[in-house]
Parts: sequence; structure tokens; C-alpha cells
Amino acid sequence: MSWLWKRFLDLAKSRMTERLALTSYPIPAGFEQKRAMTGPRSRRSEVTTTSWAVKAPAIRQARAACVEAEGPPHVLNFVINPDHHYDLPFFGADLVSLPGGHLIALDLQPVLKRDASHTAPVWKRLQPVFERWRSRLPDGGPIPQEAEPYFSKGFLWTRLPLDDETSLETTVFPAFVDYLEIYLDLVCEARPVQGDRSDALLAGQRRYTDYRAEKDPARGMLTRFYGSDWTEAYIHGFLFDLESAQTSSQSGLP
Ligand code: DBV
Repeated sequence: MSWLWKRFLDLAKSRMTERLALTSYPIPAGFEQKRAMTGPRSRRSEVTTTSWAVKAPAIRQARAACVEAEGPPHVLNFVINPDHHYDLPFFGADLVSLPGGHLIALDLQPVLKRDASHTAPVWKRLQPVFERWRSRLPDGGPIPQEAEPYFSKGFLWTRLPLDDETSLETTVFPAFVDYLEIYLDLVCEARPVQGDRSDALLAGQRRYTDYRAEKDPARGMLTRFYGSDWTEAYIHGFLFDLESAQTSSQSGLP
């Protein structure tokens, strides 16, 4: 079986290429591709994690982590991290196929959840799209209370049976396209902010990134495949790298 989420990542790459001036984002050595053997001795199979990243004006880092095995797991975790000099949310997609089914999380996640000037322009566009797709997908169930500050009202969250490829095709894929298109509209229209505003956005981005790094639901899986040292380095040095990127860009100042 080829990688289940290929169409999603290909679409994101082509829409971003068409709409933004993309440039390369360096992926630290050792994180581009990682392979391991998994499963019981009688049914050993290979699991590969591949990374992809770019940047663009108003986007500090857009990156994907792609987990691919012969059967499940198949994962696309795709996050667009805005430059904190722009009043933009994060784009977050967690598309996860496990033996027990698909788990789909899609959102334009707020940097400053309590700030209506940050959230209202996003919700205005997202609401109709969210309502259209939510009504066609089962609710994914409760998420941890502590995660609440990091999700918007437009959080699309569902679980689907592994064999329901029809819903992936007719609902999840077009929802992904709609969320991405709204995000790219916001990016294309964004104007830079400075001073206290960019400081507040940076602080909000740090809270979100620290939370995601600390609570990464993939930690267990990645640690089983690749060990703890590689997994922790990958989480902090690539998946949620705001802190390390900040430190290295500051040390580069004259
Ligand atoms: N999730 C990630 C990264 C992944 C990844 C970087 C590289 O953030 C995969 C891979 N997510 C992944 C896997 C699972 C989940 C689950 C493998 C299954 C874990 C398991 O069952 O072992 C949304 N993702 C989840 C869950 C949620 C999310 C709510 C269920 C957690 C659970 O049931 O315990 N997406 C996730 C999340 C945020 C987001 C927490 C933001 C705060 O955008």
C-alpha cells in the first residue's frame, strides 16, 4: 500500500508553490529520513519517517512529518508556523491511520486564543467551512481540557474506521483543501506588525510550541521505532523548533 496521505501533502505543496514565494528551510542532518524495522519477529516490516520543510514571507516554517509503513501506521503531521511579525494563526493537520482506525485533526490554531482581534478574522472565514464539514463527520470525542487554549472553534476532529476510504476522499480531503486555502488567503493578505504586538505573538507561539513538544502524541510511537535520543532531538530540533530556531538566529546577530 502506498503512503495514504500522499495526495494531501502533494496538494499542500502545489498550492503553497502556486500562492507563496517558497524558499528552502534546512532540515538538520539525521532528520531528513529515518528508518527502522518494527513488528514481531515473524512479520518484520520497515517504518520510515520522512521530513519536509519550507519557508516563505510571513511563514517561519512549514513542515511535514510523514510516517509510512507497509500497513498502518500512516501519518501526515503538517504544521505551518507563521512568522511572529504577522498576526496569523497556525495551520495544523494531524492525519493518523492506526490499526484501530483513522484519527483526523484539522484546525487553524490560535496564537492568542483570548484575543478577538486575532481570532475573529479567522473565524469569520472558517465558520461556514467548519460547519459544512463537521456535519458530515462523526465527532472525535473529548480532547484534554489543557489543550483547549490551543484549538480554535473550528477544530475539526473525527475518528473513522480504517476501511472508510470514501470519507477520506469525499470529506476529509476537501475539508483539508478548504482549510489550507483559507490559511493561504490569510497569509497573502497579512501585513507586518511590530513592537508589543509581535512580542505578544512570539510569546503565544512559544506557549503553543512548548505545549505541543511536551505533549506530542507521537512521542510513544516514535520512541518505539527510533529510540528516545533520536525522538527527543527530532521533536525539539525539527517538529517544534521555535526555541532552537530563535536561539540560532539571535546568535547570528552582529
Ligand atoms: N502528532 C503530532 C506529530 C505526530 C503526530 C508531530 C509525527 O503532533 C501523530 C507525528 N497523533 C499522532 C499519532 C497519534 C496522534 C493522536 C501517532 C496517535 C497516538 C496514539 O494513539 O498512540 C491532535 N493527535 C492525536 C490525538 C489528538 C491529536 C487530540 C489523540 C491523542 C490521544 O488520543 O491521546 N494535533 C494533535 C494535537 C494538536 C494537534 C494534540 C495540538 C495541540 O494539532
